[in-house]
Amino acid sequence: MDGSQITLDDLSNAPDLDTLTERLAAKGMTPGWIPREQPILWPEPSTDFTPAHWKWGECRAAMDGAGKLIGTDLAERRNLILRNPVEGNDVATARTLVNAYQTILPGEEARSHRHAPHALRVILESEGAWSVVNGDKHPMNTGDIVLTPGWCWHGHGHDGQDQAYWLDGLDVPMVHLMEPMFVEEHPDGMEPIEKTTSDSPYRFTWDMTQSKLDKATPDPDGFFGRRIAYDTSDSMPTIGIYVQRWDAGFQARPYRCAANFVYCVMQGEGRSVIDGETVDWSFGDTFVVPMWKRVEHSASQDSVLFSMTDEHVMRFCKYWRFEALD
Ligand code: 1HN
Repeated sequence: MDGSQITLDDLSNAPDLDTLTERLAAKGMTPGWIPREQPILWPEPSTDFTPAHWKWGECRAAMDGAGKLIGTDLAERRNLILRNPVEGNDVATARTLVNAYQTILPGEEARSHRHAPHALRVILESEGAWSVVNGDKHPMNTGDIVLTPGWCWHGHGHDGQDQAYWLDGLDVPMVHLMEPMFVEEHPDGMEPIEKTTSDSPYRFTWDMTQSKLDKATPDPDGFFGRRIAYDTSDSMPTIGIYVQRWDAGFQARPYRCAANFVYCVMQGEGRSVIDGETVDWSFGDTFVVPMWKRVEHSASQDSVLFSMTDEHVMRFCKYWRFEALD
C-alpha cells in the first residue's frame, strides 16, 4: 500500500484491526500487541552465542602457517579472528567482544592505524615485540597486557629473534551495534616513535600482575577465587579486565551473570563447565562464557587466567545481575 494515499480518516476510522494494521505498515508503524516470531521481551537472557573454545596448539600452528604465507605488507594485521559459531556471525567472539590471535615475525612492522573500537593485547609468547601507542613504544613481552584505547594510533613491530604471538581483544561488535565506527590509516605508515615507555598506564607487565595477585585475597563467597581488576574506566570503559590466579585444586562456586566474558589462559590447566559444556583449558587457550550461562570453574594446576568482559557496561546501564547456582 502506498502510504501517501492514506488519509487521517483511513487511520482514525479503519473498519477492523487487520485493515488498521495494513495502513499502519504503510506509515512505518507496527502494532506492539501482535505476536512476533522474535518477541520484543522475554523472561531472561537466552543468547545464541555458545561457550566456544579455541585451543592454543591449533591456533599457534595456524599462525605459523599464516606467517609463512602472508606478510604484514599485505596483511596489515596478521590475525585470526575467533568467530563464535552463531549463524550469520562472522566477527564476534562474544556478543560485544571480538578476539583474534595475532603474530609478527622478527623485523616485521604492522603499520599504524587508529579506530573507534578499544583494543587490548594479552602477550602469550614474545621477547622483543612492541606496540607503539600514540608515539610511545610499549614493549610487549610474555605475560604483559597492553591497551590501545579507541582513537589512539597504534602499530606493532618486533626487535627480537623469535616469532611473537598474542591475543587481541576489542569491543568491535559493540561499535557495530551502536554504529560510531571510525578508522584511519596513519599517513606515515608506521607512526614515528617518540620514546620507549617504561611506565605507561597502557601497559600491565606480568610482574605487575603477579605482585597485585600476591596481595589479593580470594573472594569470600568463592565464585572468583583470587582475582584482580585493572581499572579501564577512563581508558576503555567498554572492556573490563580481570586476572585470576587459581591454585591447583581450586573449585569455584557455580554462578551466572548478566555479562559476557572471554578468558585467556596465561598459565596452568583446568576445567570450566559452561552451560553443560566442558572446556578443558591450558596455556594460551581462549574460551567464552556467554551472557547468563552457568559457569563452574576449576583448576587442576596453579593457573593464571586473563579475562575481559562487558560487565561494566551492564552495570552502567543498570542491567547487571548475578546469581549463585549452588
Ligand atoms: C585490530 O586493529 C588489531 O590493531 C587487531 O592489532 C585485531 C581485530 C578486529 C578489528 C581490528 C590491531 C583486530 C583489529
